[in-house]
Amino acid sequence: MKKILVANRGEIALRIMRSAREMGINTVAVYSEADRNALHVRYADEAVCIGPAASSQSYLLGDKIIDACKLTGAEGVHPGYGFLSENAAFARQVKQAGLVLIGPSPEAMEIMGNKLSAKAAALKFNIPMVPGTDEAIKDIPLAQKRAVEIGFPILIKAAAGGGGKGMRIVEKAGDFIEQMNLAVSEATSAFGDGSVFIERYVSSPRHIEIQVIGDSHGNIVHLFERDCSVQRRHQKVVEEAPSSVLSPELREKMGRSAVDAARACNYTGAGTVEFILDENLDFFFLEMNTRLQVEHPVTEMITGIDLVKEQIRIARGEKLSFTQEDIEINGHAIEVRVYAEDPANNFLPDIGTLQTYKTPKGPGVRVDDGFEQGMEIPIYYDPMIAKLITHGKDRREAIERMIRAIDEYTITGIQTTLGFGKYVMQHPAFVSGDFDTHFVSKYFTPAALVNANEEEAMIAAIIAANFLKSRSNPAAPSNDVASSSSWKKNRTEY
Ligand code: MV4
Repeated sequence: MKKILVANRGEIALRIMRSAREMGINTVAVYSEADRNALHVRYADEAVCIGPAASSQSYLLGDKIIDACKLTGAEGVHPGYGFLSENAAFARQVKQAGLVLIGPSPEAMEIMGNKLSAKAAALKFNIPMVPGTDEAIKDIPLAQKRAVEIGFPILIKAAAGGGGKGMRIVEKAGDFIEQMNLAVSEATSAFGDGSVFIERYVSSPRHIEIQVIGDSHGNIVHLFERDCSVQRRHQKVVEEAPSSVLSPELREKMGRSAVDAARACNYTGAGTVEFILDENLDFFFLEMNTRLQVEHPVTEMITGIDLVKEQIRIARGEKLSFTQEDIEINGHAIEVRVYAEDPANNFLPDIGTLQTYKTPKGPGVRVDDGFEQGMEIPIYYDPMIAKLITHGKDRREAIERMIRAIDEYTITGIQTTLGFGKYVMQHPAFVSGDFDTHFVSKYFTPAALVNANEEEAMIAAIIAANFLKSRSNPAAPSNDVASSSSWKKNRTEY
């Protein structure tokens, strides 16, 4: 493969092109009319406009992407995440056009694209499942009996759903039939498939996902876990690796289950197996994501493996260049997603121009972004503007670096979630590692952010007063609030 086309935009398109370039592979960008001046277009060796701004008229059009491959002579397509990345029909279309998809087979996408077929495949390998039904519910009163056996609360899930879409909690037997009818009609209108099933509701889980990678020669390994428990309405906010709750034994057990899940669909390429972990540290398979994930950098930072390069090598038919025993965890990595959203205003998406845009630098800091100062954030796509990733020798250093990096990151012109990220990093529950998927709803209110800002202003005032005092009286003891904190913009200049 000498030339690949990246069927995506923003930070992930750049991320993929960088690895391709290091491998001596030429890159082709595709772009919508809204992305004419985007960085991924400028970075690529060639670029092809594929339509108007709306993704339904550009980034989601498989035909246009295949035409762009033919036009430029690209031999492979990397779909990134979102858009066409988990679309089995597109994967098949790519193959039929004589091109190579840098990703799994259409068959693996199909099996894992439906939660019931994914569970059926995983069941053959004795992967732990939440107690529930393993087929679509046809007889609601019968399902109600099963729900009583399982015990309430139970969760209704749409087989075609994903990432939390189409889920309903049922608290008691009396609500079951009504909730089932609602779930079925919701699933029918949202996914064109009314298949639903039930599971025991695990009320306060950790979200642990395992990175796996497999080649076309039957080798599959795992690259440890990511803990993505800090989420807001199924949108991940902070991810880290390793998880602070896994013992080496549990890590190995979950890793083996993840490899088995991948084996269950003859998986090739990079994929992620999602689990929930309950209070007793029992884990259960949820689903498998058949793409490179947004949060893949934390795995790269702790393993030293470039996942995109590995994906490309696998797509070229090469064997994995490492075995399970070769892979080790080195230190700790955290990712904070920077969204163009206002945390003080219910995370309302914010649009506008990046009047100031200065990224943090220095030891252990990585920024994966797709914007420059002066650029406008388009309204048509995902509001994520960057991923800020830090790596340290341990979790504490990764957190300290994250706080320092957030303080260095300067963005004006739009509201972002950076301050919210700092709030998480400083929260005792996060610092101690004692949190679950309810972290945000449990601990975050816009007032918390305002308080943090007020506290910053207060400390700045104390320092300023001290500074003036010490200048007028050099012998006066200085209050060391400043040295014990990393507050932004309260520096003392001499
Ligand atoms: C669950 C669950 C509790 N019990 N299944 C949410 C995303 C989708 N992948 C599955 N999800 C869940 N499935 C059972 N049986 C709780 C969630 C869940 C969740 C999972 C991971 C991360 C964040 C979450 C937030 C709410 C609910």
